[in-house]
Amino acid sequence: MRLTRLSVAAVLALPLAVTPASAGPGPRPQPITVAGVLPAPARVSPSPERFILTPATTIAAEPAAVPMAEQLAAALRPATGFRLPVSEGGAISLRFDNAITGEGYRLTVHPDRVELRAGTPHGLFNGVQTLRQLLPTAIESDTVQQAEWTIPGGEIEDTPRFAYRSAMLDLARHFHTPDEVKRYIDQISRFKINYLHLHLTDDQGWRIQIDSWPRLTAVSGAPGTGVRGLGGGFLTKSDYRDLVAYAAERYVTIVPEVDMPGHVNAAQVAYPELTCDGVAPKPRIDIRVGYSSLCAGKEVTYRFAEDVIRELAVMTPGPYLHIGGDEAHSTPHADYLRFQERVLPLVQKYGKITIGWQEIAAANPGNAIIQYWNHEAEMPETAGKVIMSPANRAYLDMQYDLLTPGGLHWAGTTEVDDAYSWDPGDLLPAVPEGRVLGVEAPLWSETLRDLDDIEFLAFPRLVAIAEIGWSARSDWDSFRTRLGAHGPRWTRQKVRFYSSPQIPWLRESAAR
Ligand code: IFG
Repeated sequence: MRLTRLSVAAVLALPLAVTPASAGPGPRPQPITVAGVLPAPARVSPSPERFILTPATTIAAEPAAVPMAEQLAAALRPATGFRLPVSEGGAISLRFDNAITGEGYRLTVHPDRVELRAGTPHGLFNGVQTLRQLLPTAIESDTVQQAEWTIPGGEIEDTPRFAYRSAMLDLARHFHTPDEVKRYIDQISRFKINYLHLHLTDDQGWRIQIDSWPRLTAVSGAPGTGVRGLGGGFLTKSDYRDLVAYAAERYVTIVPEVDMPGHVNAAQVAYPELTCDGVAPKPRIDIRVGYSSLCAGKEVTYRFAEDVIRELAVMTPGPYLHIGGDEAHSTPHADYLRFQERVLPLVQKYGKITIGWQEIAAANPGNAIIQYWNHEAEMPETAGKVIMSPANRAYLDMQYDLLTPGGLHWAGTTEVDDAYSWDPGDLLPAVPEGRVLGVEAPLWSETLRDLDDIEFLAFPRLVAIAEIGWSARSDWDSFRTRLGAHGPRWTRQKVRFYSSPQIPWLRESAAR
């Protein structure tokens, strides 16, 4: 068990919370109904009827819906052992309905048929994730199970509140392999998260191949780079393109981040000319921040920034490029403004929309999207859209409590209810709901080593952020009941989630 940087005082100060016996796990989860889906759908009307999948069941899909029908069949075949052919006719039907817009869908379950309708393939995908949750937990097995494959009756009409619902994974402090990232994409897409922000560069490591600056990965993506020297590695361009394609099949768009002008020690180790004095700094394996800065007065800085942005834009089909901008404590403010004035336009030059951490708001960022993160700092006035990821609510690297193995607690500890009980629409008085593009749950990797560590910190709190971003209203009691009932699914999928004492039955299903 990896001890965190826990001070003895902190342990002694721990409130000896003893859960009273009466606060047992609450009522045993009931079989799921259409009201049990995560995130909570916009409108549900349960019916006592149900549909039962049998070996004779077929799936009907119009031509443009066939790929999604095949995705659904592929998800259901392993546990049922049924052929589930996709053909012209079928009790389960996926069709388009142009009265439904964007990511919306309508799912209707009758005793003799299941109808999934959407306006776009993405809407069908969202409906399929909902349908998978309505089947018994055994559907998550990858081997044939004997079960009655029931789908509860009723109707769901669903559409998201916010357009941008994102997870962020920091590959710089600790490099996570493409396979680990794909597993994370599998899990986040089940909860209709539609963006994955990859933090690809920082002081400890550079994790994305840039042809015009090859030493960035050759030196700062080498084994032995990363926090504690344990997080070495990098994404080649083909690794990156493969991840982009994998994510796109699950309607997750990759948002790459190169962090500048701060958080650049790794780049300067590889290319000392990127410092003002031309002296290469030492590689860093600690977790301090704010000590590095590009040199705003040198032309090579802007050639570097443009080359990196250009190559990143070319390999990124998605609309967004994140250029960081946070914690530039070693960049004089005037230099910061000068840097951003020359670099912000480069993102548009290469056809992308800029996202930057909230500090860029002070640099006249135009239509750049501001990512709000630091609840301890002011948020400069801007006119642009805002992504809400307040560190004391949405940072998944915050410990659940002071005993959590891994994670940090500079923004405080965050239990599931802390991650759930806030509203992006009224978090910042100066940012009305109309300017909120959406939400993001960053997972910084200073204390992570592998997928287990990612899953333990991400689940279940990521589902809270997914619901905050998707559902029109939040209801803590309803959420934690639905979340508790989801526990056995994660157990079947071998997801190493944290069995929060706040969520009834989550602990029991982990034990099972
Ligand atoms: N803040 C830093 C991150 C990371 C984080 C860990 C931002 C935007 C603390 N910047 O969050 O690099 O170190 O919780």
